Amino acid sequence: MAPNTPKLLDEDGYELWLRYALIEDTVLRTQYENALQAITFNVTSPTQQAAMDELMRGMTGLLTGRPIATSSVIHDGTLLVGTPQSEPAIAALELHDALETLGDEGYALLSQSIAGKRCTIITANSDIGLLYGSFALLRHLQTHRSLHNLHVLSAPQMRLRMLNHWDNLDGTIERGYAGFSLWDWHKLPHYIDPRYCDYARAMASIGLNAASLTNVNANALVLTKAYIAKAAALADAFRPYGIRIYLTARFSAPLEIGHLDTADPLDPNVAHWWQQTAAMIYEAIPDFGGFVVKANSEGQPGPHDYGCTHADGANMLADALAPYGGTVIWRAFVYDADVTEDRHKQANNQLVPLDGAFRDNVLLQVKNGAIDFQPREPFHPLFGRMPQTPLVLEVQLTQEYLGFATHLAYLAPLFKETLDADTYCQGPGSTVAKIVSGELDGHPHSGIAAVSNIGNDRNWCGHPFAAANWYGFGRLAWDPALTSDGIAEEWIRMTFSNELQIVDEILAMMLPSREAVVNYMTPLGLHHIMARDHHYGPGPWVDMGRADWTALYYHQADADGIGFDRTSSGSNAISQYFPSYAAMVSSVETCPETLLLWFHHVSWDHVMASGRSLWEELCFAYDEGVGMVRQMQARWTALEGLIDSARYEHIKALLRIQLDEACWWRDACLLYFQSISGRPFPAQIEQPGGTLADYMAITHYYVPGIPERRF
Ligand code: GCV
Repeated sequence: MAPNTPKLLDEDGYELWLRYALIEDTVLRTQYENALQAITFNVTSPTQQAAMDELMRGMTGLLTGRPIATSSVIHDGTLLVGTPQSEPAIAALELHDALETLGDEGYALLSQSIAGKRCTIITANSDIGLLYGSFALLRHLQTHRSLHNLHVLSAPQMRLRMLNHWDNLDGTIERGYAGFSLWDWHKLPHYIDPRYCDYARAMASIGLNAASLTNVNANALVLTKAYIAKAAALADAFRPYGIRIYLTARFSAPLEIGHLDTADPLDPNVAHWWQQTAAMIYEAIPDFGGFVVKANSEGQPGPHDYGCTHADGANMLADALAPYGGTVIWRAFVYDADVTEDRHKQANNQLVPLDGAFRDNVLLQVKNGAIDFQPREPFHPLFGRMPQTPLVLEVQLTQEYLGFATHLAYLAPLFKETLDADTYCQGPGSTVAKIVSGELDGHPHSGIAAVSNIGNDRNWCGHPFAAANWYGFGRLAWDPALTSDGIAEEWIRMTFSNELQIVDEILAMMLPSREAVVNYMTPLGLHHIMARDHHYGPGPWVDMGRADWTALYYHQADADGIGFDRTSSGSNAISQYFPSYAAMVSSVETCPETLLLWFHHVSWDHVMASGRSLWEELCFAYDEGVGMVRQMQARWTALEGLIDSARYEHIKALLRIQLDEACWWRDACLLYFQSISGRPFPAQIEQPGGTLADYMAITHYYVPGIPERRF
C-alpha cells in the first residue's frame, strides 16, 4: 500500500451487494447527479414505499451523501417513478408497446424527454415491477454504467424464483454452514427482527419472489396454528418485497398433529384434514404460495407407505390448495433404500409414468443432476421426459459438497452448465432453461429454486464469496441467458470496488474456482466420495451402511480401472437420456472427459486426450486443483491494501483453510486410489504429506450442517 493511501474502512459484509458506497470518480458522479437531481414518485402502496426508500437510501449513499430532493414538479434531471396508473405523467407518455413486453413483474428504465425536460423513468405494470426497476437502476449506478439514452426493458423468464431454506424449527439448518436459522421462531410472531426486512431487500434486489421457510425433512409442527401465526408474521414482513412464503408439508402430519390414524392420501378424512389446514393457513396468509414436499425419499413419509403413487399424494395436497390458488412443489429427489437399481435411474423410473397424472397446480422440482448436487453432474434425465408436467430446476447454494462455507467456489458456472444443457427432447436447442421456463411445453407455471446458503452469520452466507452464489442464482433465475462472467463482474463491483485491478483479479479468482473444487475433490466424473454423513472432507473408502450411501458404490474402483458403468453393459442409466445426448456419452471416445467416470468404468491405462494414462490424468487433475487454489491465494494477496483489512484478512484466512483442505482431498483420494490401481504417482505432482492410514483415521465430530442427534 502506498504510504499516503487512506486506510479503507472495515466492512463486515452485512450490506451484501447493497453497500451504496459513495462513487469516488467525481466526473461520473457529477454526471449521475445531474441526471438524477430530484425524484418524483407518488407513493401509494407498501411496495412503492419500499422502492422509494431504496432509491433514497441508494442514491444518498452513491451520489451526494445528502438526501435526494423529492418534487411533484418535473424538471431537468427528474427521476420519475410510477406505473401508468399511479403516475399521470407516465400514463401520458403512452408507453404501451414497452409495457406490453414487461408482464406483471418486469420493468423499464428509460431516458425520456417530458415537456422538454430530460428525465429518467422507472416504470412497470405493477408495484413490484417498480421495486425491481429501482434496484436495477441502483445496480446501474453501482456498476458505473451510463445513464445516457437509457432503454432497458426487462422481464423475468421464470415465474417462480425461489429459495428453499432447510431451516429446522430448533434453529439448526440442514447443510447450513453460516450459523443458525434467520427465523427466530421462539420470538415470532411478536418480534420482527429488522434483519427480515434486509433479507427481503436482498431477495428483491435480485428478483427472487418466493421463500420456502423450512427443511424439506419436515417437522409437522409448522402446520399447527401457533407456527402458522409465526409464519404469517414473516409473510407480512416479506410481502412489500414481493416474496410469497411456502412451507414444507410433512406427509404424515395428519397422524402426528391431526390425531388421525392414517395419512393415506385416498382417505377422505385425510383429504379433509389437509383442506382444513389449508383453510387455516390462508386465513392467516392470504397469499401463501403452497407446500414443498419431500416424500418417500431418505426415510421421509409419503404416499408409497399406503400403496399410492406420488401423483395420488401430490394431487390430494393440490386439491386442498387449489381454491386459494396455491401450488404443490413435489420434489423429484426420490430413491429407495430397498431398490437395488442404480440410484441415478430411480426418479425417472418412478415419475415418468406419472406424466400427465398430476393436477395443474403441481410442479415437480428436479435437482440439477440425478445423484445429489455433486461438484459436477450431468443434467438430470427427467428434464424433457415429462412434457405434461411443469418442472422446476433445483440447485444448491449451500456448499454441502463444495467445501461448506470455507471454500471459495463461485457456482454460476455450475448453474449455467445445467441451464444451458441440451436435452434434445424436441431436437437440438431443447435446453433445460427452456424446459423450466415453460417455453418448450407451453406451461403457465415455471420456476427455479435453490437450497439457501443463508444463516445468521453477520455476513449472511459464512464465506464472503458465498454471497456471490445467492446473487448469481437470483440473476440467473431472472434471466438464464446472463453470463457467469457478467454476473460475477456486477457482484464484484457492488461488493468490493469498481477499480479495474480489483475487478480483474477477483474475476480471475472466481471464474475458475468451481473447476478448482471439481479438480481437487471429484475430477473426471468421480462423484459422492466424501466423508460419510456430514460430507466434510474426503471418504473414497466409505463402504458402510446402505450401498447407495457409500463411496465404493459410486467410484467402483478395482484393479482394472475406475468409474460407474452406466452404459448398456452396466446400469444403462444412459438410456434415460434422449438419443443424441445418450449417443455422445455412451462412447468412451465421445464422452466429455469431465464426465468420463460418471458414465464409464475405464481402465487405469486408458489413454486420455492429453496422451497421459487415466491414472496419471487423475493425479494431475487433483494436483492442478491444489495449484488453482494457490493461484487464488496469490491473486488475493496482490490486493492487500486495496480491500478493507477486515474482509481482506477474513478471506485470506479462508483461502488458507481451502488450501489445506484441497491438499487433504488430493492426498487422501490419490493414496486411496493408488492402493487399488497399484501405480506410482507421476514425479511432477506434489507427493502426499501423510499415509493413507493417517487420512482414514481423521474423524470429525459436531460438523456444522447436521443436527447433533446424528452422532
Ligand atoms: C434435506 C441430500 C442431503 C440431505 C438432504 C437431501 C434432500 O441427501 O445430504 O441433507 O435432505 O439431499 O435434498 O432432500
